[in-house]
Amino acid sequence: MGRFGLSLLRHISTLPSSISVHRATRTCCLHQRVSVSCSRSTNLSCQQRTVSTAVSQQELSGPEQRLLDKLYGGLIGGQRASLAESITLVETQHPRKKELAQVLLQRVLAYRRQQESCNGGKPVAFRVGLSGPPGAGKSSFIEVVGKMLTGRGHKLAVLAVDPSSCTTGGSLMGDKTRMTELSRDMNAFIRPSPTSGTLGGVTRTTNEAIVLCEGAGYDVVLVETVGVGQSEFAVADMVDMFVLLIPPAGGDELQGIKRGIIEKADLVVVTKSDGDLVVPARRIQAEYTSALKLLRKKSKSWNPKVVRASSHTNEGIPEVWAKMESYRDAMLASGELQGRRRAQQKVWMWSLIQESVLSHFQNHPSVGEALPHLEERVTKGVISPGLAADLLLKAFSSSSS
Ligand SMILES: Nc1nc2c(ncn2[C@@H]2O[C@H](COP(=O)(O)OP(=O)(O)OP(=O)(O)O)[C@@H](O)[C@H]2O)c(=O)[nH]1
Ligand SMILES: [Mg+2]
Repeated sequence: MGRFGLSLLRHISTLPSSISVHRATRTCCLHQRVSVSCSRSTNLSCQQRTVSTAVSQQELSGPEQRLLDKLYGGLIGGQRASLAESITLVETQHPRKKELAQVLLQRVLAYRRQQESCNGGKPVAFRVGLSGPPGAGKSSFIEVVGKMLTGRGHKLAVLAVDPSSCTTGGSLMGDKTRMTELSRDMNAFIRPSPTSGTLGGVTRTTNEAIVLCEGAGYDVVLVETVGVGQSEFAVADMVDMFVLLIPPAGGDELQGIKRGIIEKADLVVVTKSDGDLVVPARRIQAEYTSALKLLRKKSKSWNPKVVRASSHTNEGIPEVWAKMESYRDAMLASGELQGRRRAQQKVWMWSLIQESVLSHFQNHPSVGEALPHLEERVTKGVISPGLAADLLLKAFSSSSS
């Protein structure tokens, strides 16, 4: 972390007063789409309580300050271009821009806390993770559910975590071909996965992009991932509800679905339940219903359910959303949803620390020097893995201190 980064931590200062009143009369209780409208005065008093997080103004150059003010003002004003530009800023690898992204995020977090306090302490957006094997019908499902939601007055953001993009440079939803209507909808914001970086890096930026989308007034945030690698576990840990989409396919295609991920599902949707596929869809529904009964209960206020839907005929789609809403209401009422979010923040902090410490360790010159030799001795059984680890850690800590 550079000088600026350290001073970001040191300086607990205030936000410029010129920002954050853009949406003074905006409805706070976004996802419930009712009630608490923040009056200008409430907004300002909330603001005064929550502004103590951003960097000191002296740390920013004039152009940087103007850039951040422009992005923040545009973002909380709901401008899609500012949201897109802000996400690009959090995705950057450039050290200085990374620091600026953190300043922006602190401002948006302060704004979100203000919105939440206007909303009785409840989250202002509903985060849903969607996963399923390749070809399960995820994009088609998002298109129809998304259109239904924007038609009901919601603002929907769709983000992607794509493990393949980390290695191949491809990007989930890159072509948006199955979301043609949604991608033209002014109340929907679709963001493909970044096309570079490690899974850890991509998931970090997705987490941060969620915060930015919420700041921009998106009250439903869908995070899509394809069911390969570890990305679905990462997504399950960043959302309020995790939905698994399963096609009505034969055993082979379902083999790829990891057992562990079924345990993470709050809702299983058997897709393509139309025409000839209704019969296999019913069978899969019954199989998964029994399988879920055998799993350990992970929530005291919700039992995972298995439903069927078709994105082609629309059958079951409103019911799927109704189930998602009942889940959210039950989890909010019991406080579990808020608790889950708090726990997720801690998990993410530690996973970022782990990733960063590990990379620091692996890139350390003394470790790099000793590693090939020690690895060889361990694989030949000359020394124990424990001794090799001790020696490497010693090399690391003695030259780090
Ligand atoms: N019969 C039927 N076919 C569907 C339905 N939904 C999707 N499909 C078909 O299934 C195929 C895959 O659909 P996608 O929506 O692209 O699936 P996906 O899970 O996003 O696929 P990947 O992004 O490649 O992992 C397409 O040929 C769709 O037309 C449905 O409700 N009924
Ligand atoms: Mg897709």
